[in-house]
Amino acid sequence: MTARLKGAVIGCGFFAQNHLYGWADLDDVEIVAVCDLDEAKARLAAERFGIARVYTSAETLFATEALDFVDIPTTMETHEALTALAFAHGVPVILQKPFAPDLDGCRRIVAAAGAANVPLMIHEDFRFQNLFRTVRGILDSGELGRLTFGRLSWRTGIDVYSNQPYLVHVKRFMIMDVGIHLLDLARFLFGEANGVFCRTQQIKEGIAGEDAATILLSHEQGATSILDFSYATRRDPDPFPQTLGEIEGTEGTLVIGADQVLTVHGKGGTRRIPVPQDGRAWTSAPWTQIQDSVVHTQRHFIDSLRRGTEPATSGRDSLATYALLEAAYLSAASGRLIHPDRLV
Ligand code: NAD
Ligand code: 89V
Repeated sequence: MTARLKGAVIGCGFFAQNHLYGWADLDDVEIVAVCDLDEAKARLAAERFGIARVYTSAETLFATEALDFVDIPTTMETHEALTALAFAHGVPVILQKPFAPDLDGCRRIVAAAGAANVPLMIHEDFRFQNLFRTVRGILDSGELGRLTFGRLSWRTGIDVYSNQPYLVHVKRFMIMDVGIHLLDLARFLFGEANGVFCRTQQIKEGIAGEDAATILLSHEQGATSILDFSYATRRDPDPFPQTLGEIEGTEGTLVIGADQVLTVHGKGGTRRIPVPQDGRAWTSAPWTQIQDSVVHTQRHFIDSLRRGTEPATSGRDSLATYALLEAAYLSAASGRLIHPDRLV
């Protein structure tokens, strides 16, 4: 039997609950410790998930535990210091998005991981949704031909501020929070982008940053993609947290519809592909799609560790996603088309 990898989770807040459920679903992993500055949150997580040890200091955690990996689902301003501790102890890291507050911070974290020769994966889960793994399979089959156009649309009116109150105060809000997922998806589906144009909007009053944005990307392999996303869209039913859209190629079109239904218009006619959810006991609507993807992301990290291979969304790879984010903010501020390769 494969030995179980021993891990710890640092940060037991809102989204970490999905991480903790996810790790519990992986037979070859054991979470041996949790850590949060807020002891009550760490204790609650330990009780709920039967985790042996609780820490309120990451320094003490690393000094005490022998870990095969650490999962860090804290907010981005904590990432550089926490990853530095992990690297100093030679512990591989899976780190929640957004990577860091700016591209220089991401670069420093990647350089530190490289200098310590320690694996680093960004927990970027949209590409690990069942839906997008199926889409990737269709693109790989060649059925759509050469890709020419794509649109990824993520629009909702949910009250994101009650679960994630810090979002009211952040200056770089919507592209950091959701745009980053779509930028990673655009790279995953259409390849690297060499031009970025973006317009941001602040629609809700009283928040510090943008709550809607539209990004146009030109991709090296020829496709154009449009990413549009908003937290200020009234719709009934509200599609949260689904990504909708379409992908066009020289031989066909794929429509990403609501409720995980894909429609392929190809040479042989039209067919509908309902994409199933995993049916895990702990997931619940409307979050199921994302919750499933958390487990797939974790599985990929563990498999990469075991094989000694670089994960798909490694720190190094994620610099390219982050460069698109910086390019989008630069474009929105300047009204110009930005070439992200000049930023990396
Ligand atoms: P949160 O504020 O609810 O939780 C963060 C926790 O980390 C808090 O309990 C805090 O006390 C703890 N913490 C902070 N610094 C610490 C430190 N130095 N040591 C130990 N504990 C520390 O935040 P959240 O809403 O759960 O968001 C966390 C991250 O998850 C964000 O970056 C957010 O963007 C991301 N997120 C991702 C998804 C997704 O689909 N991938 C969804 C929601 C949130
Ligand atoms: O990814 C995030 O941080 C969340 C989302 C709602 C997209 O899951 O805001």
